[in-house]
Amino acid sequence: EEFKPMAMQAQRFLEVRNLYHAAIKEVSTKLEILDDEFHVNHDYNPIHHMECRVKSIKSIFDKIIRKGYDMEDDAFTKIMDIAGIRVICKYSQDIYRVRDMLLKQNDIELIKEKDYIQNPKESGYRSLHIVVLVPVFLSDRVEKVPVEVQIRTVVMDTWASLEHELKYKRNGQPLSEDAIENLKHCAAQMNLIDEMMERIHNSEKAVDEDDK
Ligand code: 0O2
Repeated sequence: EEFKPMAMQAQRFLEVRNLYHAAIKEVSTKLEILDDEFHVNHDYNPIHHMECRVKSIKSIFDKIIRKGYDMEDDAFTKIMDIAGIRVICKYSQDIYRVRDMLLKQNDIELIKEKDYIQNPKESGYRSLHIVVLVPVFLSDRVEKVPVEVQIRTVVMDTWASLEHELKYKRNGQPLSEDAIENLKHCAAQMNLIDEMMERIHNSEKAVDEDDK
């Protein structure tokens, strides 16, 4: 008897986690379908690859504490990136292409957007973040679930993952002033490379087998 509330909580936890997994499946399938269609029509894949994750319980609690949300006050529902998809594109023009194609779908609702490409973060971080609501059809109801989609180029992703690893390894200690400055410098250089690679891509037309 005394375990009943705990068992119910565990069941509720599994149900909620299942919802986030389902939402990730739906949005990632939509993105794969769009990428495949783009390849059929233009012989080109805007998406390089994707990474999906459901935020761990520990990271969710860390974030609730960091943001100062009240636990009593359904803090979970304020965390918009429990379901997360990272879409890594080749060029920055692909980022906005993917964004527009996804948001055009009428079962997808945009609830938040942060363009850290037009307005990079102080750290030098660049990426486009959107949060969408997607309907998940269950046996007895439909739930609208938030999914955060981070869209960035391969170069932006390289910077973000290396910088994240450097910070993570410091066990909560901030990076040195020098490292912060150098990372900003790297981000600026990488942005120039991104722009140059995109210009090269746009100027060099693909050559068909028949045209050779
Ligand atoms: P993890 O481990 O990546 O999941 P908000 O909900 O918008 O009020 P939030 O979510 O803190 O507040 O806003 P933000 O900054 O728009 O998005 C946070 C996420 O963006 C981070 O997730 C990182 O994935 C990424 N990010 C933001 N800034 C940086 C940065 O300077 N460097 C790197 N490497 N990544 C960054 P989490 O939740 O921190 O963690």
